[in-house]
Amino acid sequence: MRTTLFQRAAAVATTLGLTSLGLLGAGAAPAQAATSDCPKGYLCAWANGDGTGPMFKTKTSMPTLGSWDNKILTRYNRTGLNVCLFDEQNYAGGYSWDTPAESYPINGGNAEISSIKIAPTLRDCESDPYPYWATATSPRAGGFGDMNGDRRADAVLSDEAGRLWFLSGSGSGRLIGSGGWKAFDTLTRHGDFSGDGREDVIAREKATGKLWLYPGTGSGGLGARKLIGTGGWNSMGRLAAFGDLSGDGRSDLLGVEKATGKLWLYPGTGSGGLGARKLIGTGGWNGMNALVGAGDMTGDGRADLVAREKATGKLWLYLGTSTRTLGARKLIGTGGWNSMNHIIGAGDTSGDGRPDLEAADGVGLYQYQGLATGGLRKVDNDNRSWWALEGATAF
Ligand SMILES: [Ca+2]
Ligand SMILES: [Ca+2]
Ligand SMILES: [Ca+2]
Ligand SMILES: [Ca+2]
Repeated sequence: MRTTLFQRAAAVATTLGLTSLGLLGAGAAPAQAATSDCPKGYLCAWANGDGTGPMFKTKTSMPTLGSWDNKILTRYNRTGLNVCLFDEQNYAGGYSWDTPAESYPINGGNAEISSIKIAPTLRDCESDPYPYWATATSPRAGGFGDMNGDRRADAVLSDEAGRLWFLSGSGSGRLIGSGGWKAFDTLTRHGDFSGDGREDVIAREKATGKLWLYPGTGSGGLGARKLIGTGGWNSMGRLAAFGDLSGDGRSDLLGVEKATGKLWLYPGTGSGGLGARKLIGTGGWNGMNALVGAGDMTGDGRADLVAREKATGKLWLYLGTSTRTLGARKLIGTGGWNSMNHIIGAGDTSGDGRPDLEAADGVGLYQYQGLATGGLRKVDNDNRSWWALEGATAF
């Protein structure tokens, strides 16, 4: 009767909405009593529909439930995490879930729960927390998008629970940040800011407006962070680490000023800092709802910028010029790009030496191969593992 999260990925919002209908009314006295008995940090459960009588509780996942097997009807999730309730032992069969946000007891359905998994994200209940990311080996060691130097383009994912994953291009992932990454409302990488030839990550701290540099270690991990912007960066909308536009061989950062829609270039200084900014776009950039430093997509040796137009869903390529500005734009996506919740410019993922784009729509990841003309060709690699990543950032 119950299904897996993947099968229901498209209907997550609807399902959660229905779940909330199961909350007990404010006047349900027995449930109120149960509430007071359930300690914070635990999942509590009862064998009847009103939350009275003997109480089961656990703070860890349980592959079997002993005498509580097929008994649980009412649950109260005080773990602060997702709780997945499986029909069979050892986390098998269909399941339903209670989210961390539910601050009331839940009941409903039949007594068919035989194992319980407590997990940071719903993906953890049935799958790897990170999605599948496999890239071809590029003929040259360009460095752009490759954090561990194996010539395969990498991706980094900040998940819904604030963990950071390094996706090496082999299909597997590695934890490189155990938590706290939700404190950043912008994460971007590309190019080397610290001056050691290894690609770095730049992060904006939401609460403070500070800008941090996390230097790449060269093996996919990140070293000790360095403050490169003491504050005020919340006045900027989108930020994109870009590659080298200023022409000094050092990576630069682009930012859109919220109040004016101007596009600014912040030149990397080679020691991890940022120099005096330079205006490269006089206005209108607030109309773009994604900026992606995609590398040199036109093959002229200059980094180019990809931007998605909010009003039309079009994708534009802004060409880096010899005068160290962005020149004429070229339409590379005629529409529909607003359905993509991740657009990743990770360098050459197809293995022909030219940078590509990858984009995910909530289930599938699609490769858009960069062509010699600067355009794109969509390739469906049938990778449907990008579900339940709505709260995540891939870059
Ligand atoms: Ca790599
Ligand atoms: Ca570096
Ligand atoms: Ca170019
Ligand atoms: Ca390519």
